[in-house]
Amino acid sequence: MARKRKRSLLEQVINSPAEKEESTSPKLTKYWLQRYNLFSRYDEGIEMDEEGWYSVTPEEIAVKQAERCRGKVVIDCFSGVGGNTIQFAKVSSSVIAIDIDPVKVEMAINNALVYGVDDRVDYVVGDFIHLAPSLKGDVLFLSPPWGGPMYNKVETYTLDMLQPKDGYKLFQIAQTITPNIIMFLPRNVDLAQLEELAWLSSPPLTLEIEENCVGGRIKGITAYFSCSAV
Ligand code: MGP
Ligand code: SAH
Repeated sequence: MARKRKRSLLEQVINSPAEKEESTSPKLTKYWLQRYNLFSRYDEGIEMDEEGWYSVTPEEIAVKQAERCRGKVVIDCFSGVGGNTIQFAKVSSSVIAIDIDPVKVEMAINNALVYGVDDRVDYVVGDFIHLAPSLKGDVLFLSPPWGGPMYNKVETYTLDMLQPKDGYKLFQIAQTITPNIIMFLPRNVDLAQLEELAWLSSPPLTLEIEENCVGGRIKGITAYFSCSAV
């Protein structure tokens, strides 16, 4: 099958490492330098936009998160350019990928095509908050906006800082669909608040916290909530 090969936004302004240093903001250069950690098949036509660069889950982490969803119906509620969606598509029974931004969904479809899993995903352009009452699935994956790359400027990241709704509200909405909820959160997130989410649920949920590293550096925290094992 002929594969679409477009140059990504950043590639269009980067022709050589020297030009890259001059023509891109340092914050995006940092992510571009990690491009093969984000997508091992980056050179095969992966597409990104600015938010995609700083938000995509590194592939090694997405593989681990997906392994917990083997054989399940997964709803990727904030799917972005598809870092998680691709890995869910490889191992789950089916994936519903939702993003409010149609450009992200276009990129996610392209990126799933690069990985040969595009036919295993149902894409929806829409607002997760509004779509929630109509969604059905075994596992809900939440990797919402953290408020941009400045999320780590506070010592402790509290759940009210999550977008588009605070973490308590997002969790409450998620629970109306399934108790099997996975959240990908900042490395400085308040762990006591996550425990609170689990204990305040009725019935209380079990919670497993995973610190996610790439190359020895912590990139984020994954919280696995479940009634029984996910
Ligand atoms: P980072 O801290 O901006 O980068 O994001 P890095 O390379 O760890 O910077 P360093 O200089 O501190 O070492 C780390 C990871 O967090 C990214 O690769 C994304 O997977 C994830 N991430 C970052 N942001 C801002 C978001 C976000 O808004 N939403 C989601 N879902 N993930 C994010
Ligand atoms: N896990 C993704 C990154 C998600 S970044 C990956 O690995 O690629 C968070 C995404 O949430 C952004 O793409 C943003 O467009 C989307 N988003 C923000 N508000 C939303 C909403 N109300 N409903 C659905 N998606 C939303």
